[in-house]
Amino acid sequence: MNLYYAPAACSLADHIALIEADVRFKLIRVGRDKQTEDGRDFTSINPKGYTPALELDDGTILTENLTILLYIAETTGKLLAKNGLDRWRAIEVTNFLTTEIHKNFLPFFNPNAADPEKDKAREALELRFATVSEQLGDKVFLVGDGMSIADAYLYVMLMWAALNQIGVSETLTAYAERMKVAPSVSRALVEEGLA
Ligand SMILES: N[C@@H](CCC(=O)N[C@@H](CS)C(=O)NCC(=O)O)C(=O)O
Repeated sequence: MNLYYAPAACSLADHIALIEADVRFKLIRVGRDKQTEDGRDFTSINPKGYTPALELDDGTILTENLTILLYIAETTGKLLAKNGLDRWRAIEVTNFLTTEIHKNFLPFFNPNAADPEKDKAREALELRFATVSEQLGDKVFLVGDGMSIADAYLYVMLMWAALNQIGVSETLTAYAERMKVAPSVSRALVEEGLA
């Protein structure tokens, strides 16, 4: 299995999940020029042109972060409750992270975005992170007793928040510090050259 990734991009969530679920995989870095580190045109692998993309052993390509995270969880039986409300809460919050939080970071990655656009996005992000913080409360993980796909994604969003001076609660800051030293997260950070 190959994970096409860019360092510190949202693909870091899949990277963490693959390690946490004990999957054997190879990392293939994709540059800003859409060339893979082994010299291929990434758009011929994922015509959408963005990471993450997961290449299964039979060559099938899966895209979209939520889908890849669910695929890892379903095929390994890890990182997602098999039934009950925790399963739906984990999917619910992961979808919230991708549609309501991830997307609001776009102005911070756009060198042409004007300050008012960034201010609006910052306000939206701070509101949404507050919602997630309430959901976390005094728990160790977002949903249930162990790390789920939602935690892998939330860690990356909090890393972006810190890099872009987005205000988050002390609860979320402490959570990010704990996650950072989890074995799967610290290994992923080292493998992406971020440690
Ligand atoms: N809808 C996609 C969005 C993925 C995405 O935003 N990827 C970013 C990195 S976090 C990317 O590769 N951007 C480069 C580009 O779009 O050219 C998903 O949920 O997986």
